[in-house]
Amino acid sequence: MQTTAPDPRLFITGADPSRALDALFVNAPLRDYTVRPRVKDYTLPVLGMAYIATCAAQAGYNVGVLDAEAAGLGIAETARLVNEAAPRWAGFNLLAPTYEVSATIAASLDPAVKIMLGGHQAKAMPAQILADPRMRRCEALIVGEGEIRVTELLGSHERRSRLPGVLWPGPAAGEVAASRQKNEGHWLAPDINALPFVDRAFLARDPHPEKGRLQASMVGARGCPYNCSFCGAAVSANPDITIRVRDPGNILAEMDQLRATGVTGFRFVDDLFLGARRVIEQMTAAFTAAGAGDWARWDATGRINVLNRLGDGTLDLLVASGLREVALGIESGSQRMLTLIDKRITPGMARDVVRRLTRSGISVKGYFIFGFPGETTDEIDATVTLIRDLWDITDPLPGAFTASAFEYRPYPGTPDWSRLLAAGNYTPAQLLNYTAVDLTNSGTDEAMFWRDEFNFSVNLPLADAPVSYVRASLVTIAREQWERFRGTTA
Ligand code: B12
Ligand code: SF4
Repeated sequence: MQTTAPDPRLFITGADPSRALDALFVNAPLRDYTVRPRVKDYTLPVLGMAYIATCAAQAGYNVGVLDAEAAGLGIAETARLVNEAAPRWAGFNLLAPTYEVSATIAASLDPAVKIMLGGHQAKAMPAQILADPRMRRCEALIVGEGEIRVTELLGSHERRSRLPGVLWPGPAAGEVAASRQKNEGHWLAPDINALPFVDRAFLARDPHPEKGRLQASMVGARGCPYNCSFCGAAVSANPDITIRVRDPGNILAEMDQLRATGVTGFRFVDDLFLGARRVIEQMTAAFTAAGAGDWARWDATGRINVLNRLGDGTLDLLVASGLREVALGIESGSQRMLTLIDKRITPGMARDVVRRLTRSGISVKGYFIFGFPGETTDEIDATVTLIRDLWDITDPLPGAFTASAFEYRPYPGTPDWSRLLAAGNYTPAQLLNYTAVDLTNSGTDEAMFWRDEFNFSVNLPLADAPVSYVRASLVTIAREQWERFRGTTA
């Protein structure tokens, strides 16, 4: 139990403490870490809010970021830090599982602090959020990419009625007011080659040491063209997004700038970076021409069906350009599940791609989901078998294979969300009731530490297999991986 009162300046990144704060962007914790502390001390940086902060700072505003998830803060503690910082605006990045915590914090803020909302959950359920009494003081809910519109709003909140995709509570309870401004591309989809590079002063732990290098996280693309039924990044859940990839030259310029500060490792965090053959070929050619492989090592997300179509020559070029690890959504070992979630891959394709990548020296991180709606125990077993096969296949090869497995949970706006509601068995409130699940045995089982903050659930029997079976399978995989790698994946 944490008892000391931390100094706000220790947690607020990027702001000038000698000036009044125009905006503080708050990433809520996934759970109240004063109740059960975080067991892991690193999480990826909040690049979306850092992009917004960078643009606002460039326009002359004094802004900061409070990443309460990364700092492992409690709910009351986060609200207190915001109140002490007394910003003109507090901006929340709402994700479905952090909505409740964000709303609790927002409701505890001093009335003088204006509230601004954004992120995936804001886009998925704007009317419900604006009707929530805890969000009554919201002055602007911004749908989609925030850089340009947030900066405009900081100038004057009256501008909200002239900005597209901005909503706020109407005069009567439950009413939503919206700007009538039509979208012109640049508001919702800023030119990603013209945006400033992220100012790392807004990120508490980026760059950070990883795999023997100083590593920075990067965004290479926005949006994903696929429609995997469970995914918050699915194209049908994000109609506001114009899918686009940064020019390789623009990415290399940011990498070079970071290199000057000692960074030689890069992680592209976006949904799907190596998602099209054309993008892969362009990036590889530019990285190779710039000699990036001589000094940089980078990790990225990719897609099995796309990588499956690449020849071994292209894989060799990717290695030569510095590619070290690819994160792949494999999700399931059951073909029925893969078809149902519209993954457009087969278990055989996953085996082939993982074998070929690791044979070329590229490591693979596979993402898996246990407990899809309707999933049987046999289908969960098929996923466990696939993961074990992939460990065995890759054991003698130069690249490593690791598995990250999650319990299934529904997200509003996704194809699954519509299916689950249409089935009529559960209400939206039940499907949104995310609660943390402790698989660490109250913080004593080290094998279960490394994904702890991602163990949460809506505790509904969505799968055909019992919830206990879903969790036992997650634990089995985590333990076996822990044993195989003797903790090196933690
Ligand atoms: C990297 C990442 C993380 C990182 C950093 C998260 C963060 N808070 O930024 C970590 C590992 C910590 C993380 C954790 C979680 N994540 Co995550 N994450 C991602 C990922 C892969 C990329 C995010 C990113 O950097 N994108 C690039 C930037 C430029 O875009 P952005 O973050 O969306 O930000 C833009 C807009 O959303 C908006 N915006 C963002 N914040 C704000 C704030 C205000 C005030 C305004 C106005 C606008 C605004 O403007 C930004 C700039 O254009 C996305 C996938 C995706 N498509 O977004 C999933 C994703 C956002 N994560 C998701 C989820 C569910 C989570 C978790 C709840 C747990 C989980 N993974 O299961 C936790 C939440 C913990 C937390 N409080 O941070 C879901 C959200 C689904 C949903 N409907 O809510 C996504 C979409 C993954 C998915 N495919 O389903 N995640
Ligand atoms: S799982 Fe990956 S490929 Fe599928 S929609 Fe999400 S980001 Fe795109």
